[in-house]
Amino acid sequence: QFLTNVIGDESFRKGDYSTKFIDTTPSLFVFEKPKDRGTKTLEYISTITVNGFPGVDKRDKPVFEKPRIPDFKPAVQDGTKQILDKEGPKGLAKWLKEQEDALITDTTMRDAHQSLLTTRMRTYDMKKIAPYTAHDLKDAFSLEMWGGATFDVAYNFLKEDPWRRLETLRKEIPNVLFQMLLRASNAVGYKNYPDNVVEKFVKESAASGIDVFRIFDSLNWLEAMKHPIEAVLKTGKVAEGAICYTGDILDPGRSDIYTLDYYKNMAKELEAQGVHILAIKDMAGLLKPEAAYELIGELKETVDIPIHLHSHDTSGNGIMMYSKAIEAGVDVVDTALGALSGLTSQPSANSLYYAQSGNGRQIRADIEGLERLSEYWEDVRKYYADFESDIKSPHTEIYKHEMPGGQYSNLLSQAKSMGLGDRYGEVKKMYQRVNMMFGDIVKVTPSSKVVGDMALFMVQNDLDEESVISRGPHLDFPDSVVSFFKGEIGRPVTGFDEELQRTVLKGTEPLAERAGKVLEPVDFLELKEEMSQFCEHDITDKDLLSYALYPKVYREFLATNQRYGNVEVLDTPTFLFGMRKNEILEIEIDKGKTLIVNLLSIGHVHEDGYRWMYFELNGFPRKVYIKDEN
Ligand code: 3PY
Ligand code: ZN
Repeated sequence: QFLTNVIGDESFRKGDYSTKFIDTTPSLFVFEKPKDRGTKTLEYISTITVNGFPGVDKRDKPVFEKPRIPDFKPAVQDGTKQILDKEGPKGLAKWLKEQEDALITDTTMRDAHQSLLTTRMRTYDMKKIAPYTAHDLKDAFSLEMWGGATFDVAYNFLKEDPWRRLETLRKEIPNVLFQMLLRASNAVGYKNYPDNVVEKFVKESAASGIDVFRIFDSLNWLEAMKHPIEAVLKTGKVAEGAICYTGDILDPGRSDIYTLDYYKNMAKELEAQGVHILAIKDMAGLLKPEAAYELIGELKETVDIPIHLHSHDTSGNGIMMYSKAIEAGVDVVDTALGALSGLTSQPSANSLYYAQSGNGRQIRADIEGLERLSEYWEDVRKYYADFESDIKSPHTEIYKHEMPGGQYSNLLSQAKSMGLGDRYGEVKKMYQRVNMMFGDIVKVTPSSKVVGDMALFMVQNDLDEESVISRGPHLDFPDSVVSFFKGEIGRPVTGFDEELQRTVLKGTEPLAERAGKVLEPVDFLELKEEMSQFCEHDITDKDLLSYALYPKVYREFLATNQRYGNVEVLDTPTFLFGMRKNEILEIEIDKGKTLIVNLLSIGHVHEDGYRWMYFELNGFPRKVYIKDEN
C-alpha cells in the first residue's frame, strides 16, 4: 500500500520531489483498509442492481426456472483425449480415418454462443453441466470451447479469466479432446502479433488443456499459417490446418479464384506443412449440399489426412449439406447442441442424428445424452436473452453477400450505432461490392471486419467505386482499412488492388514482408517488470500473454477484479441483474466458504448521487454506499 501511495502521488509522478519527500508527505502513510471479499461482492451486486449491466435492458431481476440438470451421477469413460495421449497426434489422425461413423465436434461452448449470443456465455454455466458433458458427449471427436472471440470477451465483458475457464473445464472433462480456434498470426486477436507472442501463446494453451488447434488465416495466406502450425507441431498436440471456404465451386461464373483446384492445391500445401487434420472452414455457411459432396469427395482423393468440416446454418441448408458431406466421406462435422444450434450457429447435432437415421453412415452420438444436454442449454439460454440477435429465420441472402455468421448480426448494430439502421439493406449490398473492390477476398475475422467497416464508411459518405478514388485524398479511411492495405493482416489471394492501395495509404509504404516476422519480438522480462507496477498477484506466463495480446482490456479486467473480487462465482441472473429486494442468495466464493446474502432495502439517492444499500451478510447487517448512474 505504501508503494502504491508513492506511485500514486502527483509530485512523485512528475519527478517534483526532494530527499524530504517521505517526511513532508504524510498522505503516504494513510492506508485504505483493504476491503474483504464479502464487501466487494456486495458492491458488485449493488452497482448492478442500481445501474444495470452493459447491454442488458435495465429491469427488475426476472424469475428464471432452475436449469434442468440430469439427475444421475455422471461417470467418465475414456474418449478421444486418451487416444491422443496414448497414440500421439499422428496416431489419433490414423484412428480417426479408420472410423466408419462420422464424428462430431460440439461447438456449444465456443462458436455457438459466439454466433448467437455475442459470446456472452459464462464459465459458471459451462461448469455446472461439464460433468454431464463428459458423460453425454463421450463419443464426440472434440469440444470446441476456446479461442476465437471467447478470449477477449471473457476479459472485456464477463470480467472473467479465459485461462481459468480452460483449466476448470479441463478438470471436469478429462476424456474428450478440447479444441480451439486460432487466427494464425492474429492468435485470438484482430491484428498480427510478433511471432514470439504467437509461439508462447500456443505453448501455454497446450499446457493449459488445448489438444486440437484449428489454425486459419483470414485471407487464406499459407505463408502466414506456417509459423503457427510449426508452433503447434512443437507442442505434440494436433495441428488442424483450415481452408476458409468462399465463393461457390458449383458456379463457374462466380469466381475464377475459388475453384475446386484452388481448394485442392491449398489442401496439398497444408498437408505438406505437416498438419494432422484438414479443416474446411465454411464460416459464412456458403457451402451448398452438392458442392459439399463434390469438394469433400475430391479432397478425400487429394490428401491422406482426415477431413473436418465446419459450417454455419444461416441459410437453413446446414443439415442437408452435412448429410451430403458425410456421404462423401467427411470424417468430422461441427455441430452444436439443439438448443444453441441453427441460424448463424452450427447445425444441430440432435437434428443431424435423426436426419441420418436409416443412412449407412450415422454420426457417433448418444442421442439421449444430446437431448439431456440440450434441455439444460435451453434453460440457460434464457438468461442471455438480451444478447440474442434479431435474426429469427434462415437467410439465403448470405449466398450473395457472403457475410460470416458472427458478423451478420453485429454489423446491423454497428450500422444502427452510426445512424445507418434504416440503410442496412444498402450496407449489405455495399459489403458485396467492397469485397469485389478489394479483389474478391476471403472474409472472416479480421478481414471481414475490414470489408464491413469499409461498407459502412462508403454508405455513410455516399461513395461508390469511382468516387472513392477521386475523393480519396480528402477521405479519412477507417483504421482497419488502412491497416489492411498496409499488409498488417496479411496478403489477399491475388494481392492488393494497387490503385485503391495507393489511395488509402496516401504515400505510406506497405509492408514488404509478413507482419509477424517484422514486428519487434516482445521482451517478456521487460513486460513482467512493467506489469509488476500494477499487478497485485504473482505474474504467470498466462498473465503476461494476456497483457501482451490485450494490454488495455487486461488492465481494466484487473481493476474490476480488485474492486469487486472474482465475479465468476456469481450465478448468471445475479451477475446480469443483481438482486431483488428480500431475495436470499448463497454465493460460494471459495470451496467451503459461502456467503449468505439478503438484500433488505435500497436507500434514496443523496445529493452526492450515492445511495445506501442495506444487506444482511451471513446474519450480520452490512451497508454499501453506491453511486447511482441513472
Ligand atoms: C473467429 O475468428 O472468431 C471466428 O469464429 C471466425 O469464423
Ligand atoms: Zn464458425
